[in-house]
Amino acid sequence: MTKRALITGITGQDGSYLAELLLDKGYEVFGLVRRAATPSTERIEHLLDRLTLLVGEMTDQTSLIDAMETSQADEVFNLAAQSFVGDSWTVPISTGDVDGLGVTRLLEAIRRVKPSARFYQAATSEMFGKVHEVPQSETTPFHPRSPYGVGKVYGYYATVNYRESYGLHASNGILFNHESPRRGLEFVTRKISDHVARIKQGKATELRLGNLDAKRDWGFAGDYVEGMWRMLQQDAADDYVLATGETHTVREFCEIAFSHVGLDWEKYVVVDERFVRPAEVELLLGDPGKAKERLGWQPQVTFAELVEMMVDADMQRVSKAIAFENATS
Ligand code: NAP
Ligand code: G4F
Repeated sequence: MTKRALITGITGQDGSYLAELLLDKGYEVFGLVRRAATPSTERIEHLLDRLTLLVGEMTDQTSLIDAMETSQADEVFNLAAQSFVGDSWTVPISTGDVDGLGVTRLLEAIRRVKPSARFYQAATSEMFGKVHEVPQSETTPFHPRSPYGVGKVYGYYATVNYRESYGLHASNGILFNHESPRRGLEFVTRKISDHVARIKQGKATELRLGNLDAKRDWGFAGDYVEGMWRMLQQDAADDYVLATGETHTVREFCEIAFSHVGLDWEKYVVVDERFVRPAEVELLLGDPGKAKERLGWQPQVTFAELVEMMVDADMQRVSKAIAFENATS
């Protein structure tokens, strides 16, 4: 029997990699997409003829019930979220509605339509926030530092609660930062790789950043979607940290990214208070021991490989755009 999967947030970075993985494994894949004046399907353009897209919203209970009824999904991956921490102070209420209550809405849809479906919740290392221990594992207490982190803690406990209340096969993946050439331009890694490429090719002169001392445990998104899938293949649902077990500063990311194209980062990076957050998560470092032992999961791409992969992809993209500009001017 062909397995059926429903991915919310299929148009995002992780949604696109997960859709590829599930299609390769022979799944029939359904994706929840928001109605928009301009479609946001760029990351899944190459998959569109193999996917079924369903219009829906994490704030609209009816659409989630419909998505479950239409897809009859065996596995549901909830990746939809207002995922940019920086903006969560600007839109704290809708962030809580989508990232927190939205999880309950989807769990309710599953419980009512197909309680045998397995559920993955995209939880996050942002829940650890002002960290109580280093490294952070599945047993580290939460102390979120943003409306985003607060909303995700709600979603985490909603998932645990539906597992304990109704016996749903519902798991949280507590994922540390994972990046790729498909990362949104607002996140620091992609902001850096994009600026490096534009500075190198004469299209920008500086890169304005906030806190250069922030430390993150950065991995490659393609590795992390494999971990999500493995969680739902276990007999019993549970919660798992996915991380590399290494941490690096934003400054180190800049150093490697600029030096990869032969530039000195200190000549171009300008600290700008506008990008400093009201409350910062200073240090994230994950302990992926449980995922390694129980899921056999470990990341394949190193930090330096990740930075270079992102810079190379942006160098190519910017150079194509310049060639197009020249050909059409
Ligand atoms: P992303 O690129 O920002 O993608 C977010 C997705 O959610 C997009 O498809 C977006 O649709 C959709 N979405 C947003 N609001 C929605 C709503 N109200 N209703 C329906 N869909 C909505 O995020 P990502 O990096 O792929 O991350 C995937 C998930 O993992 C998110 O839940 C994020 O919070 C979580 N997470 C990410 C990381 C990381 O480092 N990447 C780490 C831990 C956890 P549009 O295209 O229409 O905007
Ligand atoms: O790239 P960021 O915006 O990612 P952040 O806040 O760590 O959140 C990401 O990872 C989480 C997992 O831990 C996810 F749950 C979440 O959805 C998202 O994917 O910022 C990383 C760090 C921060 O400390 C920030 O203050 O970089 C620092 N930073 C310094 N200058 C900057 C900038 N971040 C951004 N976005 N832009 C800057 O100019």
